[in-house]
Amino acid sequence: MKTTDNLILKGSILLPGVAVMAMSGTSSCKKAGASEQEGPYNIVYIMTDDHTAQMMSCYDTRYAETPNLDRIANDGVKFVNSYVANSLSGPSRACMLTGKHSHKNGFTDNTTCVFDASQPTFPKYLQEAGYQTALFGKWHLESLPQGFDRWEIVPGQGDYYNPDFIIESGDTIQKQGYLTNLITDMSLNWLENERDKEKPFCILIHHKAIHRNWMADTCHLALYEDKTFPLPENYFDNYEGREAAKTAEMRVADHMDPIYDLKMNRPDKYSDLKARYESYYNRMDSAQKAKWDAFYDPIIEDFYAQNLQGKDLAEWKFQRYMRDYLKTVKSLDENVGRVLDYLEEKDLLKNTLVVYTSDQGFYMGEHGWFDKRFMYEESLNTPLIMHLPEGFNRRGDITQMVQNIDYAPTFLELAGVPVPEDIQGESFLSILKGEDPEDWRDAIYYHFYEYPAEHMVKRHYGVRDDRYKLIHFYNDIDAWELYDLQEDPHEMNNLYGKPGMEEITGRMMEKLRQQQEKYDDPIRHLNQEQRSI
Ligand code: SGN
Ligand code: CA
Repeated sequence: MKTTDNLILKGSILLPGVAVMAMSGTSSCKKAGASEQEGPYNIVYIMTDDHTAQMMSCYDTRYAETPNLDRIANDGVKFVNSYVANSLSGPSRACMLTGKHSHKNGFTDNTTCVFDASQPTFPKYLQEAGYQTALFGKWHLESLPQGFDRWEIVPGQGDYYNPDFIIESGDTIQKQGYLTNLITDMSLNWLENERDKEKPFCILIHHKAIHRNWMADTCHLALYEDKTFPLPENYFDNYEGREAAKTAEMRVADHMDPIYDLKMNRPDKYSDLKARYESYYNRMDSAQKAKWDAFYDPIIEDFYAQNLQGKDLAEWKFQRYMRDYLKTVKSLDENVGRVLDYLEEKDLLKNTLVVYTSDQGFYMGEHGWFDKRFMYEESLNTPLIMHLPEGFNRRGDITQMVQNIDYAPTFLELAGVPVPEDIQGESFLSILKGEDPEDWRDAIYYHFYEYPAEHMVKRHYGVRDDRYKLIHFYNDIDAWELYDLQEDPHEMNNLYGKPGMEEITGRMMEKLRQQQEKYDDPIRHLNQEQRSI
Protein backbone atom coordinates (compact mmCIF):
# COMPACT_ATOMS: atom_id res chain seq x y z
CA MET A 1 0.00 0.00 0.00
CA LYS A 2 1.16 3.50 -0.74
CA THR A 3 2.18 5.70 2.15
CA THR A 4 0.41 9.02 2.60
CA ASP A 5 3.61 10.87 1.65
CA ASN A 6 3.76 9.67 -1.93
CA LEU A 7 0.07 9.85 -2.77
CA ILE A 8 -0.99 12.19 -5.52
CA LEU A 9 -3.25 14.92 -4.23
CA LYS A 10 -6.74 14.78 -5.64
CA GLY A 11 -8.74 16.89 -3.18
CA SER A 12 -7.94 20.57 -3.38
CA ILE A 13 -8.51 21.63 0.21
CA LEU A 14 -6.12 20.37 2.84
CA LEU A 15 -6.77 21.52 6.36
CA PRO A 16 -3.59 23.11 7.67
CA GLY A 17 -2.35 21.54 10.84
CA VAL A 18 -4.49 18.46 10.59
CA ALA A 19 -2.26 16.74 8.09
CA VAL A 20 0.74 17.38 10.32
CA MET A 21 -1.16 15.89 13.22
CA ALA A 22 -2.32 12.98 11.18
CA MET A 23 1.15 12.03 10.01
CA SER A 24 2.66 12.21 13.46
CA GLY A 25 -0.17 10.22 14.97
CA THR A 26 -0.55 12.45 18.01
CA SER A 27 -2.94 15.23 18.91
CA SER A 28 -0.16 17.81 19.00
CA CYS A 29 -2.08 19.84 16.45
CA LYS A 30 -3.88 21.97 19.02
CA LYS A 31 -0.72 22.58 20.97
CA ALA A 32 0.91 23.69 17.73
CA GLY A 33 -1.53 26.56 17.65
CA ALA A 34 -4.27 25.35 15.33
CA SER A 35 -7.74 26.56 16.26
CA GLU A 36 -10.51 24.25 17.49
CA GLN A 37 -12.26 24.41 14.12
CA GLU A 38 -9.24 23.05 12.28
CA GLY A 39 -9.43 19.64 13.88
CA PRO A 40 -8.37 17.00 14.44
CA TYR A 41 -11.77 15.68 13.48
CA ASN A 42 -13.25 12.40 14.55
CA ILE A 43 -15.65 10.37 12.43
CA VAL A 44 -18.64 8.44 13.76
CA TYR A 45 -20.03 6.61 10.77
CA ILE A 46 -23.32 4.92 11.59
CA MET A 47 -24.72 2.75 8.85
CA THR A 48 -27.86 0.68 8.93
CA ASP A 49 -29.10 -1.95 6.56
CA ASP A 50 -32.11 -1.45 4.30
CA HIS A 51 -33.21 1.72 6.12
CA THR A 52 -34.96 3.78 3.52
CA ALA A 53 -35.59 7.53 3.61
CA GLN A 54 -39.39 7.07 3.53
CA MET A 55 -39.05 5.55 7.00
CA MET A 56 -37.28 8.50 8.62
CA SER A 57 -39.40 11.42 9.78
CA CYS A 58 -36.74 13.95 8.77
CA TYR A 59 -37.30 12.82 5.16
CA ASP A 60 -40.94 11.79 5.18
CA THR A 61 -43.53 12.49 7.84
CA ARG A 62 -46.14 9.99 6.61
CA TYR A 63 -45.05 6.90 8.50
CA ALA A 64 -42.17 7.02 10.96
CA GLU A 65 -41.19 8.91 14.07
CA THR A 66 -37.41 9.00 14.38
CA PRO A 67 -36.68 11.83 16.83
CA ASN A 68 -33.02 10.98 17.28
CA LEU A 69 -32.27 10.75 13.58
CA ASP A 70 -34.13 14.01 13.20
CA ARG A 71 -31.80 15.54 15.80
CA ILE A 72 -28.91 14.85 13.40
CA ALA A 73 -30.74 16.31 10.41
CA ASN A 74 -32.14 19.33 12.27
CA ASP A 75 -28.81 20.38 13.75
CA GLY A 76 -26.86 19.45 10.65
CA VAL A 77 -27.47 18.56 7.03
CA LYS A 78 -29.72 16.25 5.06
CA PHE A 79 -28.77 15.13 1.55
CA VAL A 80 -31.87 14.93 -0.58
CA ASN A 81 -30.13 13.53 -3.66
CA SER A 82 -28.02 10.77 -2.16
CA TYR A 83 -27.51 7.59 -4.21
CA VAL A 84 -25.78 4.24 -4.15
CA ALA A 85 -23.72 2.78 -6.98
CA ASN A 86 -25.10 -0.77 -6.70
CA SER A 87 -28.14 -1.30 -4.46
CA LEU A 88 -27.08 -4.31 -2.41
CA SER A 89 -25.31 -4.73 0.92
CA GLY A 90 -21.84 -6.15 0.17
CA PRO A 91 -21.37 -4.12 -3.01
CA SER A 92 -22.44 -0.91 -1.25
CA ARG A 93 -20.05 -1.52 1.61
CA ALA A 94 -17.19 -2.19 -0.82
CA CYS A 95 -18.01 1.06 -2.69
CA MET A 96 -17.99 3.04 0.56
CA LEU A 97 -14.75 1.54 1.86
CA THR A 98 -12.82 1.96 -1.38
CA GLY A 99 -14.46 5.01 -2.96
CA LYS A 100 -14.70 2.99 -6.18
CA HIS A 101 -17.49 1.50 -8.27
CA SER A 102 -18.08 -2.27 -8.05
CA HIS A 103 -16.19 -3.14 -11.23
CA LYS A 104 -13.06 -1.51 -9.72
CA ASN A 105 -13.28 -2.85 -6.16
CA GLY A 106 -14.23 -6.31 -7.42
CA PHE A 107 -17.23 -6.89 -5.14
CA THR A 108 -20.09 -6.85 -7.62
CA ASP A 109 -22.60 -9.10 -5.83
CA ASN A 110 -23.35 -10.78 -2.49
CA THR A 111 -23.47 -14.30 -3.81
CA THR A 112 -20.20 -14.90 -5.67
CA CYS A 113 -17.74 -12.31 -4.33
CA VAL A 114 -15.15 -12.23 -1.58
CA PHE A 115 -13.77 -8.76 -0.84
CA ASP A 116 -10.07 -8.51 -1.58
CA ALA A 117 -9.17 -7.10 1.81
CA SER A 118 -5.63 -6.33 0.73
CA GLN A 119 -6.83 -3.39 -1.37
CA PRO A 120 -6.68 0.16 0.02
CA THR A 121 -9.69 1.42 1.97
CA PHE A 122 -10.39 4.66 3.81
CA PRO A 123 -9.99 3.03 7.27
CA LYS A 124 -6.51 1.85 6.21
CA TYR A 125 -5.53 5.32 5.02
CA LEU A 126 -6.87 6.87 8.23
CA GLN A 127 -5.07 4.32 10.38
CA GLU A 128 -1.84 4.99 8.55
CA ALA A 129 -2.32 8.68 9.22
CA GLY A 130 -2.57 8.14 12.97
CA TYR A 131 -6.29 7.59 13.49
CA GLN A 132 -7.68 4.97 15.85
CA THR A 133 -10.13 2.94 13.83
CA ALA A 134 -12.86 0.55 14.95
CA LEU A 135 -15.73 -1.40 13.42
CA PHE A 136 -18.68 -3.03 15.20
CA GLY A 137 -21.56 -4.87 13.57
CA LYS A 138 -22.34 -5.90 10.02
CA TRP A 139 -19.49 -6.29 7.56
CA HIS A 140 -20.85 -8.73 4.97
CA LEU A 141 -17.76 -8.84 2.76
CA GLU A 142 -16.79 -12.50 3.38
CA SER A 143 -13.09 -11.80 4.06
CA LEU A 144 -12.15 -10.52 7.54
CA PRO A 145 -11.80 -6.76 8.12
CA GLN A 146 -8.45 -5.03 7.71
CA GLY A 147 -7.52 -1.47 8.63
CA PHE A 148 -9.15 -1.47 12.07
CA ASP A 149 -7.43 -1.32 15.46
CA ARG A 150 -10.46 -3.06 16.91
CA TRP A 151 -13.35 -4.91 15.33
CA GLU A 152 -16.16 -7.34 16.05
CA ILE A 153 -18.49 -8.37 13.27
CA VAL A 154 -21.58 -10.51 12.87
CA PRO A 155 -21.16 -13.46 10.49
CA GLY A 156 -22.93 -12.73 7.19
CA GLN A 157 -26.29 -11.09 7.83
CA GLY A 158 -26.18 -11.64 11.61
CA ASP A 159 -29.03 -12.51 13.96
CA TYR A 160 -31.31 -10.14 15.83
CA TYR A 161 -31.47 -12.20 19.03
CA ASN A 162 -28.54 -13.49 21.08
CA PRO A 163 -26.27 -13.09 18.06
CA ASP A 164 -22.89 -14.55 17.21
CA PHE A 165 -19.90 -12.28 16.68
CA ILE A 166 -16.62 -13.05 14.96
CA ILE A 167 -13.83 -11.60 17.05
CA GLU A 168 -10.29 -10.60 16.06
CA SER A 169 -8.82 -14.04 16.87
CA GLY A 170 -11.15 -15.49 14.24
CA ASP A 171 -13.26 -17.26 16.90
CA THR A 172 -17.02 -16.90 17.09
CA ILE A 173 -18.70 -15.98 20.37
CA GLN A 174 -22.37 -15.60 21.23
CA LYS A 175 -23.72 -12.59 23.11
CA GLN A 176 -26.96 -12.33 25.01
CA GLY A 177 -29.35 -9.58 23.98
CA TYR A 178 -30.80 -7.71 21.03
CA LEU A 179 -28.31 -6.96 18.26
CA THR A 180 -28.96 -3.22 17.79
CA ASN A 181 -28.40 -2.64 21.52
CA LEU A 182 -25.32 -4.86 21.61
CA ILE A 183 -23.60 -3.12 18.69
CA THR A 184 -24.18 0.22 20.41
CA ASP A 185 -22.94 -1.10 23.78
CA MET A 186 -19.72 -2.32 22.16
CA SER A 187 -19.25 0.96 20.31
CA LEU A 188 -19.76 3.11 23.41
CA ASN A 189 -17.48 0.86 25.40
CA TRP A 190 -14.73 1.30 22.81
CA LEU A 191 -15.21 5.06 22.75
CA GLU A 192 -15.13 5.34 26.54
CA ASN A 193 -12.77 2.59 27.70
CA GLU A 194 -10.75 1.07 24.89
CA ARG A 195 -9.53 3.69 22.46
CA ASP A 196 -6.39 5.74 22.80
CA LYS A 197 -7.81 9.14 23.72
CA GLU A 198 -4.67 10.90 22.50
CA LYS A 199 -5.56 10.07 18.91
CA PRO A 200 -8.40 11.11 16.63
CA PHE A 201 -10.76 8.26 15.91
CA CYS A 202 -12.99 6.84 13.24
CA ILE A 203 -15.62 4.35 14.36
CA LEU A 204 -17.94 2.42 12.05
CA ILE A 205 -21.14 1.46 13.87
CA HIS A 206 -22.75 -0.77 11.25
CA HIS A 207 -26.10 -2.27 12.17
CA LYS A 208 -27.90 -5.30 10.80
CA ALA A 209 -31.20 -3.56 11.48
CA ILE A 210 -33.49 -3.05 9.61
CA HIS A 211 -32.72 -6.00 7.38
CA ARG A 212 -35.25 -8.72 6.67
CA ASN A 213 -36.92 -10.38 8.57
CA TRP A 214 -37.52 -7.27 10.70
CA MET A 215 -37.53 -8.88 14.16
CA ALA A 216 -38.23 -6.15 16.71
CA ASP A 217 -36.93 -6.04 20.26
CA THR A 218 -39.51 -7.52 22.66
CA CYS A 219 -39.91 -4.12 24.40
CA HIS A 220 -41.16 -2.60 21.12
CA LEU A 221 -43.51 -5.32 19.94
CA ALA A 222 -46.66 -3.50 21.01
CA LEU A 223 -45.88 -0.33 19.03
CA TYR A 224 -47.94 0.85 16.02
CA GLU A 225 -50.57 -1.88 16.34
CA ASP A 226 -53.38 0.68 16.31
CA LYS A 227 -52.02 2.40 13.18
CA THR A 228 -53.22 1.79 9.65
CA PHE A 229 -50.67 2.98 7.12
CA PRO A 230 -51.69 4.40 3.75
CA LEU A 231 -50.93 2.08 0.84
CA PRO A 232 -48.54 3.53 -1.74
CA GLU A 233 -50.42 4.73 -4.84
CA ASN A 234 -48.69 2.11 -6.98
CA TYR A 235 -49.03 -0.83 -4.57
CA PHE A 236 -51.02 -2.72 -7.22
CA ASP A 237 -48.63 -1.80 -10.07
CA ASN A 238 -49.00 -4.06 -13.15
CA TYR A 239 -45.53 -3.13 -14.50
CA GLU A 240 -46.80 -2.24 -17.94
CA GLY A 241 -43.91 -1.27 -20.22
CA ARG A 242 -41.30 -2.51 -17.71
CA GLU A 243 -40.26 -6.06 -18.57
CA ALA A 244 -37.66 -6.58 -15.82
CA ALA A 245 -40.10 -5.42 -13.14
CA LYS A 246 -42.60 -8.09 -14.23
CA THR A 247 -40.24 -10.98 -13.55
CA ALA A 248 -38.76 -9.72 -10.25
CA GLU A 249 -39.75 -11.79 -7.23
CA MET A 250 -40.15 -9.25 -4.49
CA ARG A 251 -43.84 -8.50 -4.27
CA VAL A 252 -45.25 -8.13 -0.75
CA ALA A 253 -48.42 -9.86 -1.94
CA ASP A 254 -46.78 -12.86 -3.62
CA HIS A 255 -43.23 -13.29 -2.34
CA MET A 256 -43.30 -12.11 1.27
CA ASP A 257 -43.39 -15.23 3.41
CA PRO A 258 -46.24 -15.21 5.97
CA ILE A 259 -44.21 -17.18 8.51
CA TYR A 260 -40.62 -16.00 7.99
CA ASP A 261 -41.34 -12.38 7.18
CA LEU A 262 -44.60 -11.80 9.01
CA LYS A 263 -44.14 -14.23 11.93
CA MET A 264 -47.43 -16.13 11.47
CA ASN A 265 -45.99 -19.43 12.65
CA ARG A 266 -48.23 -22.22 13.94
CA PRO A 267 -47.48 -25.96 14.20
CA ASP A 268 -50.11 -26.84 11.58
CA LYS A 269 -48.93 -24.25 9.05
CA TYR A 270 -46.12 -24.58 6.53
CA SER A 271 -44.28 -22.12 4.25
CA ASP A 272 -41.04 -22.18 2.23
CA LEU A 273 -39.13 -20.24 4.87
CA LYS A 274 -40.71 -21.74 8.01
CA ALA A 275 -37.49 -23.58 8.98
CA ARG A 276 -35.47 -20.36 8.70
CA TYR A 277 -37.98 -18.52 10.89
CA GLU A 278 -37.80 -21.25 13.51
CA SER A 279 -34.01 -21.16 13.55
CA TYR A 280 -34.17 -17.41 14.35
CA TYR A 281 -36.95 -17.88 16.89
CA ASN A 282 -34.99 -20.65 18.61
CA ARG A 283 -32.10 -18.31 19.29
CA MET A 284 -34.31 -16.58 21.84
CA ASP A 285 -34.18 -17.62 25.49
CA SER A 286 -37.35 -18.65 27.29
CA ALA A 287 -38.06 -15.16 28.67
CA GLN A 288 -37.72 -13.61 25.19
CA LYS A 289 -39.88 -16.33 23.67
CA ALA A 290 -42.55 -15.81 26.30
CA LYS A 291 -42.85 -12.11 25.44
CA TRP A 292 -42.73 -12.85 21.71
CA ASP A 293 -45.46 -15.47 21.93
CA ALA A 294 -47.66 -13.37 24.21
CA PHE A 295 -47.64 -10.69 21.54
CA TYR A 296 -47.88 -12.78 18.36
CA ASP A 297 -50.16 -15.66 19.38
CA PRO A 298 -53.44 -13.69 19.28
CA ILE A 299 -52.45 -12.09 15.92
CA ILE A 300 -51.64 -15.53 14.49
CA GLU A 301 -55.01 -16.94 15.64
CA ASP A 302 -56.85 -13.99 14.19
CA PHE A 303 -54.93 -14.18 10.89
CA TYR A 304 -55.70 -17.85 10.23
CA ALA A 305 -59.30 -17.43 11.39
CA GLN A 306 -59.86 -14.63 8.87
CA ASN A 307 -58.49 -16.70 5.97
CA LEU A 308 -57.87 -13.56 3.90
CA GLN A 309 -57.44 -13.86 0.13
CA GLY A 310 -56.47 -11.69 -2.85
CA LYS A 311 -56.44 -7.94 -2.29
CA ASP A 312 -57.44 -8.27 1.37
CA LEU A 313 -54.45 -10.50 2.06
CA ALA A 314 -52.14 -8.17 0.11
CA GLU A 315 -53.29 -5.20 2.21
CA TRP A 316 -53.02 -7.14 5.47
CA LYS A 317 -49.45 -8.14 4.59
CA PHE A 318 -48.55 -4.53 3.87
CA GLN A 319 -49.79 -3.40 7.30
CA ARG A 320 -47.84 -6.09 9.14
CA TYR A 321 -44.73 -5.37 7.09
CA MET A 322 -44.92 -1.68 7.96
CA ARG A 323 -45.45 -2.34 11.65
CA ASP A 324 -42.59 -4.84 11.98
CA TYR A 325 -40.24 -2.59 10.03
CA LEU A 326 -41.09 0.49 12.11
CA LYS A 327 -40.72 -1.36 15.42
CA THR A 328 -37.24 -2.41 14.30
CA VAL A 329 -36.50 1.20 13.33
CA LYS A 330 -37.49 2.28 16.84
CA SER A 331 -34.53 0.43 18.41
CA LEU A 332 -32.24 1.93 15.88
CA ASP A 333 -33.43 5.45 16.54
CA GLU A 334 -33.07 5.00 20.30
CA ASN A 335 -29.58 3.59 19.93
CA VAL A 336 -28.50 6.45 17.68
CA GLY A 337 -29.81 8.68 20.47
CA ARG A 338 -27.51 6.91 22.94
CA VAL A 339 -24.50 7.60 20.71
CA LEU A 340 -25.46 11.26 20.27
CA ASP A 341 -25.99 11.66 24.04
CA TYR A 342 -22.57 10.16 24.70
CA LEU A 343 -20.82 12.44 22.23
CA GLU A 344 -22.66 15.44 23.64
CA GLU A 345 -21.88 14.54 27.24
CA LYS A 346 -18.19 14.09 26.46
CA ASP A 347 -18.10 17.33 24.47
CA LEU A 348 -17.03 15.43 21.36
CA LEU A 349 -19.70 16.74 18.99
CA LYS A 350 -17.73 19.92 18.35
CA ASN A 351 -14.94 18.10 16.54
CA THR A 352 -16.76 15.01 15.28
CA LEU A 353 -18.48 14.35 11.99
CA VAL A 354 -21.48 12.11 12.69
CA VAL A 355 -22.78 10.35 9.60
CA TYR A 356 -25.99 8.34 9.40
CA THR A 357 -26.72 6.41 6.25
CA SER A 358 -27.90 3.02 5.00
CA ASP A 359 -26.37 0.49 2.61
CA GLN A 360 -29.24 1.34 0.23
CA GLY A 361 -32.86 2.40 0.14
CA PHE A 362 -35.77 -0.05 0.17
CA TYR A 363 -39.29 -0.51 -1.16
CA MET A 364 -42.03 -0.05 1.39
CA GLY A 365 -44.78 -1.35 -0.87
CA GLU A 366 -43.99 1.03 -3.76
CA HIS A 367 -44.54 -0.93 -7.01
CA GLY A 368 -45.97 -3.60 -4.68
CA TRP A 369 -42.44 -4.47 -3.52
CA PHE A 370 -40.09 -5.04 -0.63
CA ASP A 371 -36.28 -5.37 -1.16
CA LYS A 372 -34.09 -3.13 -3.34
CA ARG A 373 -31.68 -3.83 -6.29
CA PHE A 374 -33.50 -1.81 -8.98
CA MET A 375 -32.23 1.55 -10.16
CA TYR A 376 -35.67 3.00 -9.45
CA GLU A 377 -35.74 5.87 -6.98
CA GLU A 378 -36.65 4.12 -3.71
CA SER A 379 -33.64 1.80 -3.83
CA LEU A 380 -31.21 4.01 -5.78
CA ASN A 381 -31.60 6.60 -3.04
CA THR A 382 -30.08 6.11 0.35
CA PRO A 383 -30.65 8.34 3.36
CA LEU A 384 -27.68 10.53 4.32
CA ILE A 385 -27.72 12.94 7.24
CA MET A 386 -24.79 14.43 9.11
CA HIS A 387 -23.99 16.35 12.22
CA LEU A 388 -21.10 18.64 11.33
CA PRO A 389 -18.16 19.66 13.49
CA GLU A 390 -17.72 23.29 14.47
CA GLY A 391 -16.50 25.43 11.61
CA PHE A 392 -18.59 23.62 9.01
CA ASN A 393 -21.41 26.02 8.43
CA ARG A 394 -23.71 24.31 5.98
CA ARG A 395 -27.19 23.52 7.42
CA GLY A 396 -30.44 22.12 6.05
CA ASP A 397 -31.03 20.30 2.78
CA ILE A 398 -28.16 19.63 0.39
CA THR A 399 -29.33 19.15 -3.17
CA GLN A 400 -26.09 18.25 -4.96
CA MET A 401 -26.06 14.66 -6.22
CA VAL A 402 -23.79 12.56 -4.04
CA GLN A 403 -23.04 8.87 -4.18
CA ASN A 404 -21.65 6.33 -1.70
CA ILE A 405 -18.28 6.30 -3.50
CA ASP A 406 -17.91 9.90 -2.22
CA TYR A 407 -17.74 9.03 1.47
CA ALA A 408 -14.16 7.71 1.41
CA PRO A 409 -12.64 10.82 -0.20
CA THR A 410 -14.74 13.08 2.03
CA PHE A 411 -13.50 11.35 5.19
CA LEU A 412 -9.92 11.45 3.95
CA GLU A 413 -10.09 15.13 3.16
CA LEU A 414 -11.64 15.84 6.55
CA ALA A 415 -8.70 14.03 8.15
CA GLY A 416 -6.18 15.93 6.05
CA VAL A 417 -5.14 12.77 4.24
CA PRO A 418 -4.40 13.17 0.53
CA VAL A 419 -7.05 11.53 -1.66
CA PRO A 420 -5.43 8.90 -3.91
CA GLU A 421 -5.87 9.48 -7.62
CA ASP A 422 -7.53 6.11 -8.25
CA ILE A 423 -10.47 6.88 -5.93
CA GLN A 424 -13.47 7.47 -8.19
CA GLY A 425 -15.71 9.34 -5.74
CA GLU A 426 -15.53 13.08 -5.12
CA SER A 427 -15.02 14.65 -1.73
CA PHE A 428 -18.01 16.82 -0.81
CA LEU A 429 -16.22 18.46 2.11
CA SER A 430 -16.40 21.87 0.44
CA ILE A 431 -20.20 21.54 0.30
CA LEU A 432 -20.26 20.85 4.05
CA LYS A 433 -18.31 24.04 4.50
CA GLY A 434 -21.03 25.98 2.75
CA GLU A 435 -19.50 26.22 -0.70
CA ASP A 436 -21.34 25.53 -3.93
CA PRO A 437 -18.77 23.98 -6.28
CA GLU A 438 -19.54 25.02 -9.85
CA ASP A 439 -18.18 21.90 -11.49
CA TRP A 440 -20.06 19.42 -9.29
CA ARG A 441 -21.26 16.28 -11.14
CA ASP A 442 -24.54 16.56 -13.06
CA ALA A 443 -25.23 12.83 -13.30
CA ILE A 444 -24.58 9.60 -11.43
CA TYR A 445 -23.76 6.11 -12.66
CA TYR A 446 -25.28 2.83 -11.44
CA HIS A 447 -24.60 -0.84 -12.14
CA PHE A 448 -26.35 -3.87 -10.59
CA TYR A 449 -25.03 -7.41 -11.24
CA GLU A 450 -26.63 -9.99 -8.93
CA TYR A 451 -28.61 -12.14 -11.37
CA PRO A 452 -29.76 -14.88 -11.50
CA ALA A 453 -30.27 -14.73 -7.74
CA GLU A 454 -32.82 -14.24 -4.99
CA HIS A 455 -35.58 -11.79 -6.04
CA MET A 456 -34.58 -12.23 -9.70
CA VAL A 457 -33.79 -8.64 -10.57
CA LYS A 458 -32.03 -8.60 -13.92
CA ARG A 459 -28.61 -7.05 -14.42
CA HIS A 460 -28.72 -3.42 -15.37
CA TYR A 461 -26.78 -0.19 -15.57
CA GLY A 462 -27.93 3.33 -16.04
CA VAL A 463 -27.47 7.04 -15.67
CA ARG A 464 -29.56 9.56 -13.74
CA ASP A 465 -29.34 13.32 -14.02
CA ASP A 466 -31.46 15.93 -12.24
CA ARG A 467 -34.48 15.13 -14.41
CA TYR A 468 -34.11 11.96 -16.48
CA LYS A 469 -33.06 8.39 -15.93
CA LEU A 470 -31.96 5.91 -18.59
CA ILE A 471 -31.62 2.22 -17.69
CA HIS A 472 -30.44 -0.75 -19.74
CA PHE A 473 -31.38 -4.24 -18.52
CA TYR A 474 -29.02 -6.80 -20.08
CA ASN A 475 -27.73 -10.36 -19.78
CA ASP A 476 -30.77 -12.54 -20.64
CA ILE A 477 -32.83 -9.49 -21.65
CA ASP A 478 -32.17 -6.39 -23.76
CA ALA A 479 -34.57 -3.75 -22.51
CA TRP A 480 -34.24 0.01 -22.17
CA GLU A 481 -36.20 2.30 -19.89
CA LEU A 482 -36.35 6.08 -19.81
CA TYR A 483 -38.12 8.16 -17.16
CA ASP A 484 -38.94 11.82 -16.78
CA LEU A 485 -38.66 12.08 -12.99
CA GLN A 486 -40.24 15.50 -12.94
CA GLU A 487 -43.44 14.33 -14.65
CA ASP A 488 -43.38 10.77 -13.41
CA PRO A 489 -41.63 10.57 -10.01
CA HIS A 490 -42.89 7.03 -9.35
CA GLU A 491 -41.44 5.72 -12.64
CA MET A 492 -44.63 4.17 -13.98
CA ASN A 493 -44.33 5.40 -17.56
CA ASN A 494 -41.40 4.06 -19.58
CA LEU A 495 -40.77 6.65 -22.29
CA TYR A 496 -38.09 4.71 -24.13
CA GLY A 497 -38.95 4.40 -27.81
CA LYS A 498 -41.99 6.69 -27.53
CA PRO A 499 -42.44 9.29 -30.27
CA GLY A 500 -40.99 12.66 -29.32
CA MET A 501 -38.39 11.20 -26.97
CA GLU A 502 -35.60 10.88 -29.57
CA GLU A 503 -33.67 13.96 -28.56
CA ILE A 504 -33.79 13.27 -24.81
CA THR A 505 -32.93 9.62 -25.40
CA GLY A 506 -29.92 10.65 -27.49
CA ARG A 507 -28.78 13.07 -24.80
CA MET A 508 -29.10 10.45 -22.04
CA MET A 509 -27.34 7.81 -24.18
CA GLU A 510 -24.44 10.22 -24.53
CA LYS A 511 -24.41 10.81 -20.75
CA LEU A 512 -24.40 7.07 -20.20
CA ARG A 513 -21.48 6.68 -22.59
CA GLN A 514 -19.57 9.42 -20.78
CA GLN A 515 -20.18 7.87 -17.37
CA GLN A 516 -19.11 4.41 -18.50
CA GLU A 517 -15.97 5.88 -19.99
CA LYS A 518 -15.25 8.09 -16.98
CA TYR A 519 -15.51 5.19 -14.55
CA ASP A 520 -13.91 2.76 -16.97
CA ASP A 521 -16.65 0.13 -16.71
CA PRO A 522 -15.67 -2.86 -18.87
CA ILE A 523 -19.34 -3.80 -19.42
CA ARG A 524 -20.47 -0.94 -21.60
CA HIS A 525 -23.31 -0.19 -23.87
CA LEU A 526 -22.16 0.06 -27.44
CA ASN A 527 -24.35 1.59 -30.09
CA GLN A 528 -24.68 0.04 -33.57
CA GLU A 529 -21.79 2.06 -34.97
CA GLN A 530 -19.43 1.18 -32.12
CA ARG A 531 -20.40 -2.50 -32.27
CA SER A 532 -19.39 -2.81 -35.90
CA ILE A 533 -15.94 -1.30 -35.30
C1 SGN B 1 -31.01 -12.06 2.16
C2 SGN B 1 -32.53 -11.81 2.09
C3 SGN B 1 -32.91 -11.12 0.79
C4 SGN B 1 -32.04 -9.91 0.55
C5 SGN B 1 -30.58 -10.31 0.59
C6 SGN B 1 -29.62 -9.19 0.34
N1 SGN B 1 -33.23 -13.05 2.18
O1 SGN B 1 -30.62 -13.04 1.26
O2 SGN B 1 -34.27 -10.77 0.87
O3 SGN B 1 -32.34 -9.32 -0.69
O4 SGN B 1 -30.32 -10.86 1.88
O5 SGN B 1 -29.77 -8.16 1.28
S1 SGN B 1 -33.38 -13.76 3.60
O6 SGN B 1 -34.39 -14.83 3.39
O7 SGN B 1 -32.11 -14.28 4.00
O8 SGN B 1 -33.87 -12.78 4.57
S2 SGN B 1 -28.53 -7.26 1.61
O9 SGN B 1 -29.05 -6.02 2.17
O10 SGN B 1 -27.72 -7.97 2.57
O11 SGN B 1 -27.86 -7.05 0.35
CA1 CA C 1 -29.00 -3.91 2.70
